[in-house]
Amino acid sequence: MRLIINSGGPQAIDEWRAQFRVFAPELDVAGWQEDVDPSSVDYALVWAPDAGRLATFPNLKLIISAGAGVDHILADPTLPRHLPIARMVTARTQTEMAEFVLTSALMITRGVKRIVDNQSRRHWEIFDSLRVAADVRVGIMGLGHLGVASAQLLSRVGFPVSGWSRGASTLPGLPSYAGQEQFGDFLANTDLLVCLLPATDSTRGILNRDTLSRLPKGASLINAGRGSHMVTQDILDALDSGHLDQAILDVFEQEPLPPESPLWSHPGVIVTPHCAAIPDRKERARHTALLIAANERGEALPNIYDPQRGY
Ligand code: NDP
Ligand code: OXD
Repeated sequence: MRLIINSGGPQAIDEWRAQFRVFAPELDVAGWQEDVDPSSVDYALVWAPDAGRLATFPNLKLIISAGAGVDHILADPTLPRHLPIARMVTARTQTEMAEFVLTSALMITRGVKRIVDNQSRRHWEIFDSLRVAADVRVGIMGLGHLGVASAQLLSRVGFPVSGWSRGASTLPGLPSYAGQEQFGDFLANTDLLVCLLPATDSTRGILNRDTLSRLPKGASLINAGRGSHMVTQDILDALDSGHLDQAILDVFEQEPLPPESPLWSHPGVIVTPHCAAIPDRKERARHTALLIAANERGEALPNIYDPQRGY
């Protein structure tokens, strides 16, 4: 059985092979650049495969995304649409994301960016009043695997948390809002907006002027969903007008974020390099091996992309 891998580049293939020797020694692991017989490929573990290549594997059974999102795979216009795509969501992905959101929320709450900027100017500034977690109502857009894990961790630390999703959600202790009808109420009760939505047609550009204007003045933003969620100029305008206080942004329409982007130097913005949740190769190989084994047994797989929903 052959698995072809397009994740981490040619320099990562030795490590992938070493990991799969542990978790699935029966697999023949090939690098994306290697010249393999296309008909020998059963499985593909990919992040952003070059367009057209997946369609050349006539016996492919399953596409496994190297990440939780599948937008980089769907971007291929010749993608074999009949094949299932498994999203890489592991317990480790959830922990990493939850800790990223918690860290970011605490940094925003305590104004850490301003303190660090002051230090670079040797400027001693005492803030008038300090906020603690209980003072900051966090609203999470997207109550999926990552949104819920983040909500639970934030709640444990004392942040009042609510969530917003497409359908109604009934998680104990987590007030939630659903759909466009309740979006305005959700935003009006949010001091720190966290975006953990998937990239779909209906979430494109959702972090725009109108959305931001419905937050209370002085609210802040964390985006660890996708760059396509942001209308960057609208975020910059909201920061410049003071309506938005701070933003921590992990994902961008163009990655790496180009050096000329005004986000790099804006005093209200922290840029992180799409690093919120990246499980290591050991974790991803372990998860991939479980998926392949389950698929070979004919079992239903978890977290399969649903083309009807778009995520
Ligand atoms: P899930 O599919 O588990 O959850 C998605 C959530 O978004 C669901 O609650 C869903 O609603 C909600 N949703 C989808 N469309 C809409 C909409 N139009 N309006 C309102 N709510 C909507 O996804 P995950 O939690 O696993 O992952 C979320 C995203 O996080 C990924 O797609 C990826 O883009 C991003 N990500 C970023 C990483 C990083 O390092 N920055 C790492 C990993 C993922 P419902 O519950 O009703 O279905
Ligand atoms: C993912 C990501 O989708 O890293 O896993 O963004």
